[in-house]
Amino acid sequence: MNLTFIAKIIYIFLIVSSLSIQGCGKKENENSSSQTPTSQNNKPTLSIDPQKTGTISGKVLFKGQALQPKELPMGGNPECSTFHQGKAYSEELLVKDGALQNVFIYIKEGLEQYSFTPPQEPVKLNQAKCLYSPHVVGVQVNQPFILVNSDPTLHNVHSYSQANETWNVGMPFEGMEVTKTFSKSEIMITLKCDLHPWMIGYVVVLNHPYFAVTDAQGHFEIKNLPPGKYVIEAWHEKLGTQDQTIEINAQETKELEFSFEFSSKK
Ligand SMILES: [Cu+2]
Repeated sequence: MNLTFIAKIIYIFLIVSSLSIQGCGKKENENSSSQTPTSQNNKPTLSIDPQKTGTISGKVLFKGQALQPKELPMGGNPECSTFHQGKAYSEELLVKDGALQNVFIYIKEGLEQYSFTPPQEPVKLNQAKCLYSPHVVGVQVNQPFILVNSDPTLHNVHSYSQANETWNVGMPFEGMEVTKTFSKSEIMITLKCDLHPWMIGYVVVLNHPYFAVTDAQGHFEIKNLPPGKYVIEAWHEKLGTQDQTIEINAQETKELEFSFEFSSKK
């Protein structure tokens, strides 16, 4: 009788443990994926009709005196300077014909009623010629983020996160890859190499796919947006942030322009 009683207790304990573990798993998924039909507040999650989406297309301008790119201090590091025939320049302020490159544009507000499954396709951050490529990059929460070392020299990638776990990954071999993920949205995570102090890159983690980085002509495009009113932010590492509110209708393309000026205060 005693044995049966103990067996029952163990059985009940196992069932309760299993339920509580499943419960924890569900809670985590709700934060990061669209598998669940309701949002955290038990409000219905809106679905997106791909036939009724719009596009935001735009340009980021730089107003003011043209600035010369800073030369990077690679002199004491022949393992890096040999890639650049002696001179390499900072990517922190890239201006060409009045257009600003490497501005991160994203939907800051207006998508709260939607949830998105993270893509399985990874985002890659390459360490090439002792620079991060791309210099500014976006990734979704729980999307694979692959660090690649394309140089035949040691780099490390040190993440300076506030919301996510910080890490520091040594990458001693050419061709080495390490996959990371971010569990929370965060703007902006700085990445640095402790061996080469000029190696700085930026990662933005978002819980949606609506973001872009301006190209050399200052252009950006955000497609497949559900109709609605949005706050769009433009972020630049040295020039700060700017917000604009925009309303987009089904099958509409709206043009948007941001304009940054250089200020002596950083
Ligand atoms: Cu390095």
